[in-house]
Amino acid sequence: MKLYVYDHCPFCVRSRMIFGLKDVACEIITLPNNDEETPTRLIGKKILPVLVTESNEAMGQSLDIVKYIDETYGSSVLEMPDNPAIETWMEEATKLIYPLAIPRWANSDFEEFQPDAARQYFVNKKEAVFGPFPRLLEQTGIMVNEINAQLEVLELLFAHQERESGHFSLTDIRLFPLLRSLSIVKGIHWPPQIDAWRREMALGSRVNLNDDIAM
Ligand SMILES: N[C@@H](CCC(=O)N[C@@H](CS)C(=O)NCC(=O)O)C(=O)O
Repeated sequence: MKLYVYDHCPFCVRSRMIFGLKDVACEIITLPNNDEETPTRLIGKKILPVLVTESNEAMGQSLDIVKYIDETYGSSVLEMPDNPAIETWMEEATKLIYPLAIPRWANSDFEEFQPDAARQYFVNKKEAVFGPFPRLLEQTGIMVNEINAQLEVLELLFAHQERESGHFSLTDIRLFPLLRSLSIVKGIHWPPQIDAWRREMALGSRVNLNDDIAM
């Protein structure tokens, strides 16, 4: 199997996670961000992740890929129910996490931003939606304070949740990529339970955090 991804992409992280959690072999291929031809040939539009299955079928949509791998290989690991409170938390947190992460991704060494035209493609596309990156970066202090406050709320939600090792929910599959996106931001105060969880998930899913390149 082949999974086409961008390293920064939280939807791609969702798909990458299930291969690690289930120990299913897959070749992970990072495409240049300006490669429109490959995804369009595979699924008819320029969007990743894309999985090419063992029967050579191309599949888009991160959660479809996650469910397909969970159901097709070995016994399911996604048998825990969604956590509605954490789902609601994510809706609000996303509004801070993306504007913080996107200009930092654009300055990172992620493979999808080579050559330089690929980086420029990303910058042009995202600035058209989020506004000029220098303006986003100016708001770092305010946004970091706000997300640090929201992480304290998430920590309380974590305290009310029962967890069993080796058992996961789709909420986990949505949450880890968001926290991983935030890990490229300097100055985040990770509350202890969230910090332990994101590190454990990084190991179990074999998707690295970005603390080492935080900026
Ligand atoms: N609903 C899709 C969303 C995937 C998505 O938005 N992917 C982004 C990257 S994070 C993408 O490929 N956008 C087109 C582009 O970057 O040019 C999924 O869950 O797979």
